[in-house]
Amino acid sequence: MAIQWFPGHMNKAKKELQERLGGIDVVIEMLDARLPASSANPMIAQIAKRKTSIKVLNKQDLADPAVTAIWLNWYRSHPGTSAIALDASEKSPSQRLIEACLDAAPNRGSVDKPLRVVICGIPNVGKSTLINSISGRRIAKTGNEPGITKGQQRIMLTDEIELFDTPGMLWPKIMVPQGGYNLAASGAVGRNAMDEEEVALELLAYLIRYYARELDARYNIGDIAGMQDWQVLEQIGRKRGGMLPGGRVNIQKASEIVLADFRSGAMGRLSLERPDEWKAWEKAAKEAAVIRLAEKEAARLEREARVAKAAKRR
Ligand SMILES: Nc1nc2c(ncn2[C@@H]2O[C@H](COP(=O)(O)OP(=O)(O)OP(=O)(O)O)[C@@H](O)[C@H]2O)c(=O)[nH]1
Ligand SMILES: [Mg+2]
Repeated sequence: MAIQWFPGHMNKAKKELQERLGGIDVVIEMLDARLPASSANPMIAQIAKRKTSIKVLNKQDLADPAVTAIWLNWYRSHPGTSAIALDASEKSPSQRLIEACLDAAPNRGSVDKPLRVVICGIPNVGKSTLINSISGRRIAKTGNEPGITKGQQRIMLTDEIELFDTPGMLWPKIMVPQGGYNLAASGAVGRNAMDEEEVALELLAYLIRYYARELDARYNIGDIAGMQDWQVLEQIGRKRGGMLPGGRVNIQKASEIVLADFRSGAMGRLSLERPDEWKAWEKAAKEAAVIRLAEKEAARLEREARVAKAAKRR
């Protein structure tokens, strides 16, 4: 089943962002460094397309550094796009970020022309944490679950820089299935909107391919090569998740362990996508959408023909 999560407060947040953008100089779009493409909100891209934007690949402390470097090069190879990688442990992210904002809007940033910046992105990616870190105060509420910030919040950073925190937003239809699973694995999706076992299996299938060593180091599985995702999940359950009566593995518990370990970085620094891979997933999703549309149209024509035939007979 595809992942979709667009609760009411996000629709409201979308409208508020649209209204706010008129007076904004720079949009900081916060992406998850482990899944930069999956975490890029096409709805934000659409409503902010005429604005100068800076991509911040956050939580880089959890992502595979070599893959983050590939993504940064990839973004920077697109004209007019600036991208930096960050994480909450960085002592003074403000300096780097403010420099990037001032570079992006060189005619702003004075008392009579303050620089107005909005930070937006998916839920739970670390927007409010960054705002607190930049301001040196705990102004914005943060928390380890999606949907903490519910409304926009304005923070005067200095007399010259005004910053807006916004609620995390997903979008009404996630077209690329792998993107939905990656968002869910990262912790951006509400618990009620996903099946943990399904998300854990998708995550394991990817990790088996790229990070077998890390999986083995964490769960002591042995030779993972040739093992299926469900076999690895069962092994993890056997070793860590407890057993159900009758000797069965508690798969739900095993799935929760895998997701919690991924989110906290307990398996090491892992990334869930590479640029070329993302392109292929996106292409396949577009093709699937075209096929679905053609099937729908064929069914409609068939229905019409049947109705016409029945009418003729009468
Ligand atoms: N490892 C790691 N964790 C981070 C980082 N930044 C934030 N977090 C954690 O991620 C969780 C979410 O942080 P928030 O700042 O509340 O995220 P948000 O984007 O404001 O979330 P919403 O308000 O729900 O949209 C918290 O548990 C933070 O401690 C980071 O760079 N690295
Ligand atoms: Mg927040």
